[in-house]
Amino acid sequence: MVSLDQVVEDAKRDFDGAADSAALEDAKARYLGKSGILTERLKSLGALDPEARKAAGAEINQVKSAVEAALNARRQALADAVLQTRLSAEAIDVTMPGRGQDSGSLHPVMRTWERVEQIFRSVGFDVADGPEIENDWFNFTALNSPENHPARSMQDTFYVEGVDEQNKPLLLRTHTSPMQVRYASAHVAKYAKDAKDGVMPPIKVIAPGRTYRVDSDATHSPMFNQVEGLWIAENVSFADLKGVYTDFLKTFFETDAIDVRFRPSYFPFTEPSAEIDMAFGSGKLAGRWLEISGAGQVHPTVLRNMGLDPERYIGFAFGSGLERLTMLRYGIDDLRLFFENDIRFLSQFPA
Ligand code: 2U9
Repeated sequence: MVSLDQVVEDAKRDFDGAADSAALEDAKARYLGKSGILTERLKSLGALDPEARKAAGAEINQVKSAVEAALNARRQALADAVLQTRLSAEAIDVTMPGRGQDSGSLHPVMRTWERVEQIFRSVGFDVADGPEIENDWFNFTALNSPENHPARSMQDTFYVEGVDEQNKPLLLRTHTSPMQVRYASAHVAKYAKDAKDGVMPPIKVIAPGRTYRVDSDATHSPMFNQVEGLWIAENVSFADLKGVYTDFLKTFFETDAIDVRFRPSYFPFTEPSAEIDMAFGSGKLAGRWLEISGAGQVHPTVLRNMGLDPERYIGFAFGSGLERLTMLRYGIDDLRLFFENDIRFLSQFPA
């Protein structure tokens, strides 16, 4: 049988050799566990006579204390080592240089948006705002869109769950015109008496905003931005519309060398309707007619739906895509660049 001194030596060596707490607990079991060496020795005391048992018991208990002290010392050492490893793994090098702060900038389409607002405000237009989730009335019916028009189908328009107060479907607006219907209706309500008998201030408003259509390819995105203009008074004409819009194009593109032409077209909300084409006098695109906008005289039904008498008031409207204006201004040839969030593209438009 090994001496008690040797047991303490062995235990210390085993404990110090334990690489982690699991190994240490295994080693502990060999000495202090239910059938560990020291436990067995204590059990064997029963065979001794009382005098010898007392002396041997005291000795074994002393050794047991020494083994327990060695165990606790090793436990503490292992815990310290774990903590040290964690601390050095999580250490922050406060001497490292900071990441710095890059300054962001406006998305090119948003730049166009702000520019368009600024130009139209400068010639007396107000700027309307309105909901992106619209109802059937403001998006279609008020704008004289026929019941069977394809734009009303699920294939062309994103419908939203739920219905409005009239139990009519809700949808993501397919154009910005509903904002102008809301604006004009509120304007007419505000000047109700003047609109009928007196002199109502003219309506001059643009409506920029996001619009949604079920459409996605190289030249169409399910979400795109439009700006539409509306000018209603007792005495305006196509000439006023053409003047304002031509002036807008010259200011927007920063050149007077721009030709503008109107081509007959069709929209449910205007009659007559036209496509507006423009041609630059110089530059890469010089001399090429480019479709830039739609326009027309507001349909009498639409005027009536906004509470106006079409015998008295006449309105002109236009609509352009903000992405299209942006592509022409900066020479961008792929619509998808606007929606990919590629910093190599966006950083070309610094603040
Ligand atoms: C009201 C009455 C009439 C707005 C108009 C267009 C013609 C038009 C398109 C151009 C390219 C939209 O972005 S686009 O796809 N728009 O062609 N928009 S007239 O007419 C209105 C608006 C409001 C009350």
